[in-house]
Amino acid sequence: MKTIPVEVVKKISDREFDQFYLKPQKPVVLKGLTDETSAGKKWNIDYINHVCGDVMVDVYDNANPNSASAFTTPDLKMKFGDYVNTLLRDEPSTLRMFLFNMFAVRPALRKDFPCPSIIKGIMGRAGFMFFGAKGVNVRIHQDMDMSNVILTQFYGRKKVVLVSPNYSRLLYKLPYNTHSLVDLDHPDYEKYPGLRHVPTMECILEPGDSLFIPSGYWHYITYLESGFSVSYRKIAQTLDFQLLGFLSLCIYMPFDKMMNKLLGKIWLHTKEDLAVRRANRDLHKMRQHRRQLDLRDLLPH
Ligand SMILES: O=C(O)CCC(=O)C(=O)O
Repeated sequence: MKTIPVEVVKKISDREFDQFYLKPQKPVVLKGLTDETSAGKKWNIDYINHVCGDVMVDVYDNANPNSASAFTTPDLKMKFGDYVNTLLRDEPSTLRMFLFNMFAVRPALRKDFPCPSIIKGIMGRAGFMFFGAKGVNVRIHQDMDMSNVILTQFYGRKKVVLVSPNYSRLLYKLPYNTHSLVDLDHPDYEKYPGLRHVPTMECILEPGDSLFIPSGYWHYITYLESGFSVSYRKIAQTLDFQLLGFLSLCIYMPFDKMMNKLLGKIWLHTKEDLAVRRANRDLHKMRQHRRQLDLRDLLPH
């Protein structure tokens, strides 16, 4: 796997963002997007705790192998203030909160951090918060709706690894699902040889940084410190991704859930087999293509 850093940009106009990143679907870290907002000045963990402390929230436990999906039942329900205490304690924790719709519970927060103008659109009212303790991993996945995302970090630092959706098969994507079989921290090239050919992009988000994650990009996140961020979304640019987002949410995901219930492990193994076969097919095509290029080089010009 070859890794390159995600480009970092300091100040950018909406037009430049559109031209250089949104249209070409190129990830970028934007510095200072929150500078002119009230959130940039006053949001930290204590402030959010002060505003939302008594709200009951859904908490997911990474230690539960069936957890970590917005479509599973939460592992715990607790007051937000109690969850924050687990974050601030100097002990490892596997608890995370994701897709927390803070604006639904505290609409005044929206005024502090409205949807950034660079990705304003019909999804601009949907802002979600993500929280995690130091060491928490968010397993590699694509967002099911295939939308563009701006993920803004407010507290703590996190490492994000991105992979283009062009490499979904070589990443051993599970069919009917937006997860992959591979572990990027411990790549097993014997088991998953396709992974050698997958280029990754990497960045570390600090408070005040916003990461643009284009439609369908795979993301794998490690909380280097306890922290939180907010995401805003914009509908996918192409009809293909819009359709895929619709199918994933409305057809594939419910179908996958039903088959999991009906067949359990048999369904999981069927999907794993299919993921491996698809990756092998792509690997075979790549090797054939390379052989053709080598042969062409051998022939007299
Ligand atoms: O930062 C996180 O905890 C997860 C973010 C994420 O997966 C997303 O925005 O889709």
